[in-house]
Amino acid sequence: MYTLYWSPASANMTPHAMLEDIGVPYELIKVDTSKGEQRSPDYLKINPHARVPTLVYDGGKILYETTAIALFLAERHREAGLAPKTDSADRPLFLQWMAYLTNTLQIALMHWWHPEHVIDGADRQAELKTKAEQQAAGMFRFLDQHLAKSGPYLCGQTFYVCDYYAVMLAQWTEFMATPAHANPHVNKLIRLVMQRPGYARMLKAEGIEQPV
Ligand SMILES: N[C@@H](CCC(=O)N[C@@H](CS)C(=O)NCC(=O)O)C(=O)O
Repeated sequence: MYTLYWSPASANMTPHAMLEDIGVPYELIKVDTSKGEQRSPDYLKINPHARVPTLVYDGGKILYETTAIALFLAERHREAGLAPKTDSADRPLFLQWMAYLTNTLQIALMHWWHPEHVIDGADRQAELKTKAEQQAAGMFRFLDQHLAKSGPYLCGQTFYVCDYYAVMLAQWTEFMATPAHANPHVNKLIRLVMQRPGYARMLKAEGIEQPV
């Protein structure tokens, strides 16, 4: 039994869709970040960084960081085929994309959504948002070029959880001047991922009525 602490349309989208795909029993506990619930004393005991998602497994063990949760679930439930096996030719590229998405693209998006985490002052925050938006748009253009050559999935012909991660990050660009889905090959990846029943069930459960 797993417990996933989540907030609508947040980084939990990836592990949430994975739990649907895997088909194991799990419960969801909502921590609404728009209401600041991630800073409640009870949640801070579970995740001292005041972020979602957090996964609780094996009767009380705690894991946070989306990539760690995603790799943990994929490796624990290999039969779901959400990650290439360690000796697969796709494995190095898969690891590259997981790291790139979480360490590089997600950071640019977080700077756009939460400039106040990085810098004080409305003017400087606005400058940071502008820069972050340019960076994120450039990174999605780069992913688009990669997908044009080597898609339709990030690792080629096979879907892995890095594709959930990329589509989740694309969702976060919906209010930007150049949303990720404006890139044709990223758009194709989004459409492919949307067809996956687990992803669709996650969107419904999180109340995301207008996915990108
Ligand atoms: N590196 C963390 C970042 C998680 C993160 O920043 N989550 C956001 C929601 S997408 C959050 O909890 N924000 C709350 C806040 O900024 O106070 C991960 O990937 O799990």
